[in-house]
Amino acid sequence: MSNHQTLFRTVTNEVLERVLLVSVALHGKDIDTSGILEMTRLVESAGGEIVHKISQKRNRPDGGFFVGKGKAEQIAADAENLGLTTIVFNHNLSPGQVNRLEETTKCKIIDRTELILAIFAVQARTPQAKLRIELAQLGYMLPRLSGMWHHLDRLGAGIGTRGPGETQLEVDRRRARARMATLERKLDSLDAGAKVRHSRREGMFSVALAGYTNAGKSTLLNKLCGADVHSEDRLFATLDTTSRRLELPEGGSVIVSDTVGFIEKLPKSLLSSFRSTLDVVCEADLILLVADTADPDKLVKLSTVTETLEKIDAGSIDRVTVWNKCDLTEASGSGELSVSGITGEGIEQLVHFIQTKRREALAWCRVTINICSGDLDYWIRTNSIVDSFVRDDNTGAVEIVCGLYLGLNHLKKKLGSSSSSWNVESLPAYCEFERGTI
Ligand SMILES: Nc1nc2c(ncn2[C@@H]2O[C@H](COP(=O)(O)OP(=O)(O)OP(=O)(O)O)[C@@H](O)[C@H]2O)c(=O)[nH]1
Ligand SMILES: [Mg+2]
Repeated sequence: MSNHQTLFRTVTNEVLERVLLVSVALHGKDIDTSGILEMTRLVESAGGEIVHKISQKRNRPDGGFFVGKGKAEQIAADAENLGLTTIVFNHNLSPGQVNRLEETTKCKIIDRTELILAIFAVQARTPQAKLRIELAQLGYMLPRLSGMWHHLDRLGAGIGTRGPGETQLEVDRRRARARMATLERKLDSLDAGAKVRHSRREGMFSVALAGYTNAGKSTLLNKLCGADVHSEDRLFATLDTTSRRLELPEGGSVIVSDTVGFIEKLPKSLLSSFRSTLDVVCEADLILLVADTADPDKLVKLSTVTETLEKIDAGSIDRVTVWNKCDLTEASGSGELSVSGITGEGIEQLVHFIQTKRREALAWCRVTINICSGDLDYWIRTNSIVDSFVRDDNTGAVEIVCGLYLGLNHLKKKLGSSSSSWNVESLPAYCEFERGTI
């Protein structure tokens, strides 16, 4: 166990088993049952189980305890009666609120952010994901360190009796910052490799699967590309990006990428440390917004996803909603993309949709070549989608309308190295020119 882990409390190092859940309905709203359900699944994903729930309605959070002092005392009594030592809040709490609640309840208090960070830590498989989650946890813990020392002081957790907290606190802050800098350096060097890989694929139309956690993104990637990405009925099953090639029926291929799922109130520290993972979304030509059509909260979740896309600066990228899990519902998605990553229903239409979008993104041109060698012919067919190919029987010259994957200059360079005389005329985007009139 590394130094920082022994120093900072992390949920993952302790057994998050039986917990008490506190949920507060604020601003005159009703108790949020679907929020509580989501929280139950989050606790399960972290390896725990909710055995008791306490709800409260308040106009606004209490500054000191979030729930109010009286309620905090009731929570403490319930926890004691049930023998529970961990309390999870379906909210984000200030460091001061956590301290006061821990003091009153004598339990460990975990807020929503800390819980999500804990799940990420449990689920992290690759070295990159492990580094990113450690960075996010340190970012979260840093402003809370002084409270921690207060907490440890109180418990007399091996820190001496004469309040060594302050000096020790400074040491720990320094250590935490140094560790964060080391992690950032390590991640930078790993991400540099990813950039190289990305640039190799440059020019390929790229499709990103984005959506709420558990919507079925990984299952869809597996179905579309014959991939073998881990999918599971668990929140945040995927933490890393996986990209696979999808061969299109009309020729050529696109890159499809699956990445980490979104959730309401996704912690800021996670968004920043998983930034490079989310780059595939920001750099995509098309975002498939995967939504679970059988989920009663699908519209709320969809708006959380679009808000998160705005936050990561991916809001202006062309996107379309793909209603997944259509095998679970009766309704047919009229005119919309309705698919099942399990049965394969609607996948063909989805592939055609991607193909049309890819067509629109190609660089279209009309090229005339006086002598089209076999080599040139082959090159054009493998580097573009050929819309029409007309050969003049008398002169042998050809006129081709095609959409190039890598832009016009790519073709001009190839033609320049041939001994033919040629002319390339740029055409408007595929959707704008009428086929048959050119
Ligand atoms: N019935 C049905 N279940 C599906 C479908 N697609 C996915 N699932 C199930 O939904 C659960 C979540 O699927 P994943 O593919 O892991 O979802 P994800 O969006 O990648 O989730 P995270 O990686 O956690 O964000 C799994 O149990 C899948 O088997 C579908 O089309 N129909
Ligand atoms: Mg996944």
